[in-house]
Amino acid sequence: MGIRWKERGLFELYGDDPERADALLFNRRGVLRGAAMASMGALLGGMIPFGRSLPSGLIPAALAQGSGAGPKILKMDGKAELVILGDRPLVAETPEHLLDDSVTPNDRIFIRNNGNPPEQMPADLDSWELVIDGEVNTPLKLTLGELKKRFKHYTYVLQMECGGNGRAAFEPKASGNQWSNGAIACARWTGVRLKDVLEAAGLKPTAVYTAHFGRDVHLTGDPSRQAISRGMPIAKALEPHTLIAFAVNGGPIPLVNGAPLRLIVPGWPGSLSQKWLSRIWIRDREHDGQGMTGTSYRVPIKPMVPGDKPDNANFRILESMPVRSIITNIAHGTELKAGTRLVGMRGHAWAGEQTVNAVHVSADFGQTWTKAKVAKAVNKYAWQDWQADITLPTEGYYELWTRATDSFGRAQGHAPGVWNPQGYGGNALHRVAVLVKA
Ligand SMILES: Nc1nc2c(c(=O)[nH]1)N[C@H]1C(S)=C(S)[C@@H](COP(=O)(O)O)O[C@H]1N2
Ligand SMILES: [Mo]
Repeated sequence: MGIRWKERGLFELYGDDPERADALLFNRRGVLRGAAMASMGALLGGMIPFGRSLPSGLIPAALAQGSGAGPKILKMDGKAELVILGDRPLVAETPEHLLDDSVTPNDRIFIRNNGNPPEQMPADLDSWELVIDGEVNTPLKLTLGELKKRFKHYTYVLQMECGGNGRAAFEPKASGNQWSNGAIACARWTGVRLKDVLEAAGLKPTAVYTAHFGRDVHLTGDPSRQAISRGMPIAKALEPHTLIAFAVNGGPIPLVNGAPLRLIVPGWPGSLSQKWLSRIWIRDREHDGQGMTGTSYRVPIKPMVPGDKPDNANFRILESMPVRSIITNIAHGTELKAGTRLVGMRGHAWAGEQTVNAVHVSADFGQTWTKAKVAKAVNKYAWQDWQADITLPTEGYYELWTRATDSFGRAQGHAPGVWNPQGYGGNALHRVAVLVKA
């Protein structure tokens, strides 16, 4: 059973004016006032044993994420109950607690459409065509059947994460779908290596960048416009884990996730992983398609003032995704049985191109941290499972926090990272509110 947050009072205060709420609740030294602690406790449904450690300016997770109308839930054949963030185009995230499996099942792969999926699918999917052209010696036009026959198949467990994952944590609000942490999937993909196909086509010395095209339909219906068309430097295209995939978890790719053929470019923004793939154009310069220019999929080189007008010259293309960890076995807002003291926590952590060196968990607003056991990735670009036990001293309201550190020593912070207008690369700590019943 979930905690039933009361919906008035502090929720509204935090919703309308978080700064005023903070000023009322915290004293000048940033410590939660006694009376505020009691009323916040009443609101959260129990006392807050570590309330004195709650940093001012940090809205309790229960208040920040728990109020208001319930989310809209996806009802689609073959898909789990994902949370809908938008319906035209369809965008739906997988709540962290549905991502508990080490390998994400097909029904739990999130959905990020920029246009509408293709209306017509060939009766025989093996007749689907893929063109490789541009800066190659021998342009190729292959059916899916030919692709499968001609090239060796590889299977890897690969992260595919939207560049905007974590965007909801940016303040001021960044534009775009307000993802929490659920724009991530780590499924077992099967396909051929893009590298092998490019080698068969023969890259010319002038080949610099890829450009991806799919058969989905632009929201305007205009056939000359791409819903999205991104690309990558040739070096990334030649990595052994960059796949042209035709199967996932041993079966067909769900239609909304790009059947029958898509790219999987692990570790980099999901927008590179073109769905309904029909063409890869090899270019002699950086691609300038839909999603490649302005502040799209770009992040500031020097930090910018949050909310300011961006200076486009200060932006670079987002490549590797940042380090992130999630708690997957306890849903946000879980009510734990009276008497619960030892809590087993588990989840996953990943870091784009890097590996995860450590995961720490905290139940006292970050005063103390417990080191989790972190498993090795099953292959490069698979996420890493972690597990930790934590002790809660009494009943009451707690937040379970997780923080991962990558192989460069970079850890997740309270804030999502460098603010940017479209909110890319946000990787704030994952916080799960729980209540131990009295
Ligand atoms: N053809 C096409 N490919 C696409 C997209 C799209 O809208 N059209 N969205 C991209 C984005 S932004 C992401 S994050 C991933 C999401 O893949 P999924 O919907 O299978 O989770 O697909 C990428 N590939
Ligand atoms: Mo995305």
